[in-house]
Amino acid sequence: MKLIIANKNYSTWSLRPWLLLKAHHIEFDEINVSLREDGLRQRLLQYSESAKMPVLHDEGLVIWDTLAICEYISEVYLAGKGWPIDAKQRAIARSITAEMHSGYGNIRNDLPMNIRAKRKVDISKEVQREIDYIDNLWAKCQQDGYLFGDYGIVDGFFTPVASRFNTYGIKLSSNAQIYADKLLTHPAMQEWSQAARLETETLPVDEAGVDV
Ligand SMILES: N[C@@H](CCC(=O)N[C@@H](CS)C(=O)NCC(=O)O)C(=O)O
Repeated sequence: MKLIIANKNYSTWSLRPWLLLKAHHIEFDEINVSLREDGLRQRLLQYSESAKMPVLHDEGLVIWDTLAICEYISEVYLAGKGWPIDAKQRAIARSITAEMHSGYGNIRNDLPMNIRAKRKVDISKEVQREIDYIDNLWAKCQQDGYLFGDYGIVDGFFTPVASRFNTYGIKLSSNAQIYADKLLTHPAMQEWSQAARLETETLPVDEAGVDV
């Protein structure tokens, strides 16, 4: 199985399926493609017609969307354990994950993931509204585990958000901060972050704010 991913310092999409695989100790080969590479589109077209990352290749199958990749890993490699076992909890976890997949446009625009940086940005009221919404969700995290107990797809989807909050020094309620810290100190995220800090390329479009 091969996962094609972009720059670790910046690529929130790449991070999510990578975390799910690593957190569950599933073997895979990683192919790294820089978003600054010359001929990027041609290179990406070798992996999928979407010319986007992440892409998962598994026994001739090509999956080119983050959520679809995570669903596939959960179904084929984790016997469904990427989601909570209880159907009602699963429906909530899926709502939260889908919302992350398609929403939070203000956070996405104003607080790009930039793992190695510590920055200050002006927080608009639209961004603050999204932060407050997420804070409320995170504060419900179970004490002895992740959002729904075991580490699952939803937690991988929220990890880039926790990283953004860390970079831009976003203040959270104490319970939400406990969950954010759990995500950032998970061994899989630690491994990703260490690799991200060793990268030297800069993507100007994702460099927001001023150093603190
Ligand atoms: N909705 C897609 C988004 C993927 C995406 O936008 N990936 C970016 C990297 S983070 C990319 O491959 N960009 C390359 C390009 O647009 O040329 C997913 O969920 O996988």
